[in-house]
Amino acid sequence: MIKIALPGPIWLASDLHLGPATPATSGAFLAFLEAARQEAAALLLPGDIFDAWIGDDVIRAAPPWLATVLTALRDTSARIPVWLGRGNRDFLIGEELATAVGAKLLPEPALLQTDAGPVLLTHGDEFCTDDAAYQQFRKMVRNPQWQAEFLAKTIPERLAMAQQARGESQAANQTKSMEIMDVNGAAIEAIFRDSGVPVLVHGHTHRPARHVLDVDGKKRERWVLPDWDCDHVSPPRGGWLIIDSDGLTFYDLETES
Ligand code: LP5
Ligand code: MN
Repeated sequence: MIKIALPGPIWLASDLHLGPATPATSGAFLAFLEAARQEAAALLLPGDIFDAWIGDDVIRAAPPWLATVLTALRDTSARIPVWLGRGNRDFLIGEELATAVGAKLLPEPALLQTDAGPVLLTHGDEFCTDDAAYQQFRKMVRNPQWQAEFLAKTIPERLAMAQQARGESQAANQTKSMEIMDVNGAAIEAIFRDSGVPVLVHGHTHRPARHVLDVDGKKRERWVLPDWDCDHVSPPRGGWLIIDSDGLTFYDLETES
């Protein structure tokens, strides 16, 4: 497992799902980045920052909403280390994007050496093992050959496929139980057992919480990052986690703005 030494306050946020239809969420993210630049020692964004990422080549002719986000990420990485992770919407982010914004790509999972001790970080979709349809999708789209074939298509072709996939996913989610779309308990126990790391942070499920578990008689903590939506819900939804010498602390967009 790849270790990343991260002394000082670390800020983490995921599941912003930024796109052309999220101006308010993008605005909240820009304000978050400004605060992180002032107060954090490092910023980690473990997946689903974008609503549907069809390949890094989109940055070569970035639409205005994306150009603004890329500039803000570059301004941030000029001040503090920025790490980008891959989610189930943006598993195609790669080195071209990372280099363009001065960021590094997070290993999956990442073992963080923090002022609060070791912390395991990952997007979290890999733990939704009861969702066979999703795991089948994940296996397909994480396959390097599939990715190469997809990225060889034109941007309009990829956009059309992404739109169809988004529609199918939203329709499928209407029929699935909430339990199926959450993490599987055994999968969580397994990562604690295999890694020996006492604290796990992930996103994806949009069920922000701190869970305290007993795994083989040892206390383990699972922290779930909130998703952001300032465009379609009221009050706006969003938040982040800060890891520092005081431990782990959630911050909510609503109370902090
Ligand atoms: O994403 P969300 O929140 O709706 O639900 C997720 C799981 N769904 C996904 C699928 C993505 O939303 C698809 C969009 C990715 C865009 C970028 C990639 C580029 C295009 C790729 C083209 C194939 O992650 C959902 C989980 C849920 O989280 C909770 O965990 O349940 O999983 C599913 O719904 C799986 C279903 O089987 C749906 C699979 C949709 C894609 C089917 C292939 C369509 C290809 C079109 C080809 C012309
Ligand atoms: Mn996700």
